[in-house]
Amino acid sequence: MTTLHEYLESADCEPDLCTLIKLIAEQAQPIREAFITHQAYVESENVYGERQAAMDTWSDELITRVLGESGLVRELSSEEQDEIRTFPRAKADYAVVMDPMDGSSLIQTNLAVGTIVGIFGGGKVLQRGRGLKAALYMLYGPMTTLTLTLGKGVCIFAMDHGGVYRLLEQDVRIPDGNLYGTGGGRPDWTDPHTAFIAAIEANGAKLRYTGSYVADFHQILKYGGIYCYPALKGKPTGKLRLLYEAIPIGFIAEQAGGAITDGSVDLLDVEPTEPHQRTPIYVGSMNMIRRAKEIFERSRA
Ligand code: AFP
Repeated sequence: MTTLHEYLESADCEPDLCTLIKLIAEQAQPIREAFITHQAYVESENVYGERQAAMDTWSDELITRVLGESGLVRELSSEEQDEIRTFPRAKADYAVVMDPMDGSSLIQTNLAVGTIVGIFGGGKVLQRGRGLKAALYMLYGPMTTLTLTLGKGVCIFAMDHGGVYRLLEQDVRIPDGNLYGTGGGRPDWTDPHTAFIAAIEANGAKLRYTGSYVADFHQILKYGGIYCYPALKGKPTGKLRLLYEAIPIGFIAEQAGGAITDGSVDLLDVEPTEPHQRTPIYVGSMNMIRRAKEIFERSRA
């Protein structure tokens, strides 16, 4: 089976970008080994006022250190850090956005969690998602998988017992599907979101939601359907973050024939104005995204 190194060499990927992707992907092993000793919460809170799990800070510090030392990253913005990090002595100008441990509140329940990363060129993190050079996520489940796009389709690798990523699937396409996951409590849903969920349920949609965006999205990537974290009553921008969660996953979704929207616009076309801005997210199969946009359009009429 093709290894990640072999795939990157054959994919005509910029050498420094290849090195950066391999460096990030390799952190899955130490991260996986750290789960058993870093299950608790730490005293600190992140910029959103959310309690930080030990693995939030541990994985953030690991990846930030490795990327800072690589000399390949000019700017890095992390969900777990208040400020954008700059590395002025970098010899390359990649800019990395990341959620180092998405779903961290689930680690002690042994549900799948993951690391989400977007890589821009041009040395700046505040860019539209459509400008990404690469997007990837490592998913720590029964397998350790790496889902990756270089902007030329989506591949899925699994790590073998020797720590080598082996190609499971390439040119991955999101099928039209009927699974849906949605955040927020039903009493807090807005009318358009309530109407959308009612419409897809009437069409046979089945609920699958773990509380781990990256895991729930991966299921949508494989089986088809939609993941939603909508605007809620009193929370018009929802919970998830544009830069660290919407943009990298949305880029992968689009490369697999799906899409990402806030119900109205394509989130890959939104210009981030500040690193921690939140956005409502609908991401998944084109059939579901079209349905969501129709219902939101009708609600604005
Ligand atoms: P944690 O990283 O704090 O576990 O939050 C996970 C998350 O950002 C995303 O991965 C989930 O889909 C969403 O929050 C779950 O939020 P709810 O607990 O409100 O459903």
